[in-house]
Amino acid sequence: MSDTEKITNEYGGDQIQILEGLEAVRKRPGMYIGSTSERGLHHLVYEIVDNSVDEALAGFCTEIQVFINPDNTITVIDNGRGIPVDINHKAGLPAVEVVFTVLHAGGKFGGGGYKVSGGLHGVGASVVNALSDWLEVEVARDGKLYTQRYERGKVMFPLKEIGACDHRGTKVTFKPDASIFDTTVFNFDTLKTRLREIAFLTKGLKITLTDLRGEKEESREFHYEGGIKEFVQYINRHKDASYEDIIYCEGEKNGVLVEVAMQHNESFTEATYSFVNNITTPEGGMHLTGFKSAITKVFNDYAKENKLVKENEESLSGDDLREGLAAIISIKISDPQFEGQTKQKLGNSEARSAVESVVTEQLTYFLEQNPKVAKIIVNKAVVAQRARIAARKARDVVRKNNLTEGMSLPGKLADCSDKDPKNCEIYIVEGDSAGGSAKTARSRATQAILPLRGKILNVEKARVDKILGNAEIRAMITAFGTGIHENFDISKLRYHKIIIMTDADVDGAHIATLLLTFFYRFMPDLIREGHVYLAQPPLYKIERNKKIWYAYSDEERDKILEEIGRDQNNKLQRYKGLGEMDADQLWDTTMDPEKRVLLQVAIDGESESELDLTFNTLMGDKVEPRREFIEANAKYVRNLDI
Ligand code: 28G
Repeated sequence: MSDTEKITNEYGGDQIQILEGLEAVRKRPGMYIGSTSERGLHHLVYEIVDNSVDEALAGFCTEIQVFINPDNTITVIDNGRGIPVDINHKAGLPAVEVVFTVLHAGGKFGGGGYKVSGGLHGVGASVVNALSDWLEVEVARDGKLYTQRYERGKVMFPLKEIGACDHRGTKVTFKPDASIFDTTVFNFDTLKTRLREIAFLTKGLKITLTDLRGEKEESREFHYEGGIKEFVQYINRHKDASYEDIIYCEGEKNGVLVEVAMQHNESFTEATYSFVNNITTPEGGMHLTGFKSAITKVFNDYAKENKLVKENEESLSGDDLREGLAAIISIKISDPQFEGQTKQKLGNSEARSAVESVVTEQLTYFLEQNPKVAKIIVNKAVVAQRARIAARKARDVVRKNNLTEGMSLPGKLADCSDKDPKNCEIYIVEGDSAGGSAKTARSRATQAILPLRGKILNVEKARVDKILGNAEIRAMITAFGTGIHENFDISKLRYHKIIIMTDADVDGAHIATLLLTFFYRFMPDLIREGHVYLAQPPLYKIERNKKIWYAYSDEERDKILEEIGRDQNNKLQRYKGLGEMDADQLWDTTMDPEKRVLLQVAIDGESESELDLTFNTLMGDKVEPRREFIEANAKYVRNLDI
């Protein structure tokens, strides 16, 4: 067989394989991009952008532009070397065609550089191509411009040269296949958050995102010369930093690239985020373990050596040292192994030793050079240690109370009579007067009412012992029955719906936020399992000739007034609070399971570095959809900085 024949033969065979490969992606898209939901849709963008990021990590690309076009297609442009166009001899096709049509092409870039980034599954451009109605690539390389178009993964014409150019880079435009995705509408904020994260993780890289869909284009630019140091600054942007410096360690060991940045703030919660090849690892793993042991060891050694703690005292725990710590751990590794149920936990043990050794060495040096900062951190940990011991005692008291009192329920609670948690709901109501109306209005069998007095404690700003001493918080803990933190047991939950009912104003939203923060920090599974809801009281009552309408937004008020006619007999009342409604009105508008609107609170896992609560709409069957309002409102609550 001659060489040309061999290539031709292989070409034919591979062509079939290629089509089969992409067909497999179209048949089972979830296997390749996780899901075909809105989340999967956005992953398409990340897969394409990741190829540009790889080019940036290789040192050849400084800028990535992302456009959401008016028709919800996406264009990504980078100024890298441009995907090679010469014939790849194994496939007998131009390299660029291989990238877009061969499944797993470029999974690992051999020779020297390694492909380190990657979307959820690191499957690359061919998967995006397979799941796109059409995709066009343009390569600018060696003074020439090339293009190729694919439809549902299939090549429309051989790679063609279309002219000259004086720049280099790659441009990709694609239209996600609407027959595959639940939605093909991109969310600016979702893309914005992830692209900002990528920019933080890739220092020096400039990423722009431009939305061309609206009347006015919306554009954001992310460019951080300081990389993850600026990420830490960003996490601490609304907090008081405990010292000026951002501690930074960077190094390589056994083929693992390690980068760590951190700074303490005056809050009591830790905000440590770890990434492997630019992908967040919410469940941590070996790299996080290495970081934690280095921190604990280095600070304890330093504290002892410099006599900042007494010889015979209990050593500082990792938790003490990381109280109020904001940290980013970012590693690059060529063969990441993910473990655990959700495959989000890094298993490579070389990552542990690499992070541990880089951080130990450089943090020790930093502390020697910066004794003032070292002293601040150690003192802070000593205070945390004392609080931890006090908290342990407070917790013991809570536990004992529960035992001796046999779970005695809070006095303010008007419990329901049904004992099956599945049927039961508890309304957490702001204020005694609204609590009173709610008690009268409720359906006694299944609805319990717990009125709360005044502002609730901000758990972000108080220590555990104080939090657990707070009467409102203790009332909720006992009413729910689940316990908290490591003692949390969802099977003991006494109500499957926990409904926050506050005034429809800024104060009400603030109280709801504080409550959600408490749930999120002390019993996050309540939210994860979908047990937490927000009630939606109306904003207006419109009355005419004893007929009543309720409006849940200004738009709805106007719509109703439009429909019933603007008449001087119309009586319009704006509710300033739940307290202005009598029991019947409260039942009709906000509590009747048949008619009410509830927002279910969810944690958006998209961006683990920001606590992102989102809302699912649950409505009584008889209510006309009030989607616009819900969406506007959900956005408002979501934007609150918790
Ligand atoms: C704009 C949207 C997405 C990319 C490059 C650059 C190269 C490349 C991409 O190589 C894989 C494997 C070995 C040749 C590499 C260019 C080396 C030299 C590249 C992108 C092919 C592909 N010159 N830029 N891929 N190698 N940008 N942006 O996709 O054989 S992908």
